[in-house]
Amino acid sequence: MNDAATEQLRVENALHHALKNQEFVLHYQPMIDLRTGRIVSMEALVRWQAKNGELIAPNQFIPIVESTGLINELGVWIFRTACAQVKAWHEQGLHDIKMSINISPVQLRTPELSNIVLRILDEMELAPEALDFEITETVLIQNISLALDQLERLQKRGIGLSIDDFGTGYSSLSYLKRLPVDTVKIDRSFIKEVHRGSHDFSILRAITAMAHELGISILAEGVETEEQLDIVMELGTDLTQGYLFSKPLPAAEATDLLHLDVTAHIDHRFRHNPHSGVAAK
Ligand code: G
Ligand code: MN
Repeated sequence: MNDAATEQLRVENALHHALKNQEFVLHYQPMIDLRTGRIVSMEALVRWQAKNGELIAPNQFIPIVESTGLINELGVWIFRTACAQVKAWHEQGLHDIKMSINISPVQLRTPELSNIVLRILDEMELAPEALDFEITETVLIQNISLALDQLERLQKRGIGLSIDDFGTGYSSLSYLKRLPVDTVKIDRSFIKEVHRGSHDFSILRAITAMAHELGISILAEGVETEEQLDIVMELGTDLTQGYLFSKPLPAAEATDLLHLDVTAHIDHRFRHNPHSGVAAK
């Protein structure tokens, strides 16, 4: 075997162990409604907490997990864990908070996906409305009509649908055409270097107009600076997510954040936001 194949096998074995030994953890990153300054949802992001203490980011292992059958097993673990967390938040009085869960295109190939999801929700007595699925097309989806049928079925039951990393996928636009999408998350590559008059600025403005024309909410990913926040607010973006507000946090810290009044941190912005429904306090 060549080196690449040996390495792939080594990582695959390690991932098998990781799943058995419960080395995966979920971190949660808030999504903020720019009209109210409130956290409306938490995105569940998987991390691999290796036994040597190292925290490994998903882009380093998800492609391998996807290329093996492991993604279904890991996917179910992520789904159950995230559902249990949002249920716990609801029970702590945070009734309106939603959970956003990334669904791999590989999972969408599984014909049983929607059944599994609905069965687990039933078992856990969690309303489908508490969930939002984020779909990103990093690989071309085989059997797209099966994937779309499953998503449509889940959406009919009340699960929200978002297109993740919008603007980078193979066919983000065809999703908009074929699925009743609730939210479009603009990829952070358009936010990173945006300034007034730039190409990125025009693209953001055009995508926002298109989404609103279609009755879809728009979220700006990867907002890290006050300047970027200014711009996305000026463009009428509905929601945002990024390091300016919070990195993905371990469950305990995410819970603390939800119990705090997050508005305090960004309150001053809303006085200047022409789109804000919140009057200056
Ligand atoms: O593909 P998706 O958008 O789901 O990826 C989310 C990833 O983006 C997470 O791993 C998270 O750590 C990272 N992320 C979230 N907010 C920011 C940000 O403001 N800047 C950068 N560089 N990365 C971010
Ligand atoms: Mn996502």
